[in-house]
Amino acid sequence: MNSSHSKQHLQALDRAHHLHPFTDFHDLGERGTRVISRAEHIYIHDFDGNAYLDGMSGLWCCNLGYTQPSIVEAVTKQLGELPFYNNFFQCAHPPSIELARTLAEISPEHMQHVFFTNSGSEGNDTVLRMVRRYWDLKDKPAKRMVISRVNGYHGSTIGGASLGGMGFMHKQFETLPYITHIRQPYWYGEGREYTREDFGLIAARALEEKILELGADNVAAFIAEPVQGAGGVVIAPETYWPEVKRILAKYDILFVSDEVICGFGRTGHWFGCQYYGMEPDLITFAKAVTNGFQPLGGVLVGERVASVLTQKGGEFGHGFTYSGHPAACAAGLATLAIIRGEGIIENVASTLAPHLAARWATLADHPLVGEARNLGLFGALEIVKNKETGERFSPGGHAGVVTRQASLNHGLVMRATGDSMIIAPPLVCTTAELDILVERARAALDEALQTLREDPAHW
Ligand code: PXG
Repeated sequence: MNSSHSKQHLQALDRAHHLHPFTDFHDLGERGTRVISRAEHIYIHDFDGNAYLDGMSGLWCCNLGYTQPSIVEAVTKQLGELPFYNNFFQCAHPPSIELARTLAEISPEHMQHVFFTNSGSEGNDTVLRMVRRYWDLKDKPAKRMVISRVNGYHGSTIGGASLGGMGFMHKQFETLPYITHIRQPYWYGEGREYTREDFGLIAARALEEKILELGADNVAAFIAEPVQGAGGVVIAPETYWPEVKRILAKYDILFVSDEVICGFGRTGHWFGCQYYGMEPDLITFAKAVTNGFQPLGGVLVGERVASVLTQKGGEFGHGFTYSGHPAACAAGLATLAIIRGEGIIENVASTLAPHLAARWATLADHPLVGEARNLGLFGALEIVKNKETGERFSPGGHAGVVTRQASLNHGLVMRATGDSMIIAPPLVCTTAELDILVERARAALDEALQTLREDPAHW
């Protein structure tokens, strides 16, 4: 490697020129960047030669790990044949058409159309535009309000961040006025005085209360992640989704399933809504559709909305230069071919998810763990000071940061969301690799316990 690319040199350049996403710029300048230089299979390597088992699949996107030569070849070949052309003005090209067809094949049967974007955030902006257009064409222009959930994550454009329920983000801009939020179905954090079943119903009925408060004639859609990912792998109690389904049907409200994280196999189904038996009108997707190798997102559109949009006519004034970029679509086609051809999702459902469930549950006996929960290849640990009462460490988030560092010290990338530790490992890992992940997580918990005990400010 060229000496001008030494770690220190790169860190200095990074500090001088690079503003990172979701980062305290001042703090990063003080601490320095971890420079990741290469990756293979489910491991990432940093400049110091350390390898880490990537328990987060990149940023919830490299579901097939980092070594997938057929995706690289497909992108390279496409760049050689047609590196760019747009899908505006009655044009298209083979990869965008073929990916639209393939997505229609793997989607719930009633979803046969797709609109391409470059990211999940743009997908959710597209959702807002499409929902509005739908109700206008149905001559119900008063149906404008979109209901979302506190602590949901739907992206970082103005639309995406308004839909999201992250209070700290809302403080930094003016949110859109036609979006409102209801409580999340987070039993451990907010409902432990109830049984899980009762709390699931309470959280779902918050939707009905909000609809009645706004008036159903004013409500356009409800958007939710099947499992809240960035919010801390929040898995709703079993009673939640059936009740939500009943409420949506009763009040004639569109349902948008944000599958940017849940989509393409993480729950052991193509989409998280299928795990829960939900039938969304729109699905937002991104990330794992290209295994993260190219930026691509979009919206799958169900028959109810598509039929109105396609039959009523009038231009839909929305789109992006790179909507359906040929290289990104080629990556998507190659990714979906692997998922289908190698039985990735079947293996998650039959083997990996049950294995992770059994092994992850063993962490529940650790003194720091208030709850160990999982679904498919999602997992979360609630870090607490007192297992019996669920009392947290203060200040909030500190124990998460300590545990995250301990995890890195043991060669595992595990995320902290406040004081919840979360994992979403690649779907191509083996059961033996899941065992290594859980062993490292336990070692991290042991180290974090010691660190926290040695610091009287937090114990
Ligand atoms: N919806 C969901 C459910 C997401 O998780 C987006 C939309 C936005 O996608 P784009 O492609 O615009 O980033 C996401 C993205 C984290 C983290 O810290 C999660 C996401 C992005 C960045 C960080 O967990 N999810």
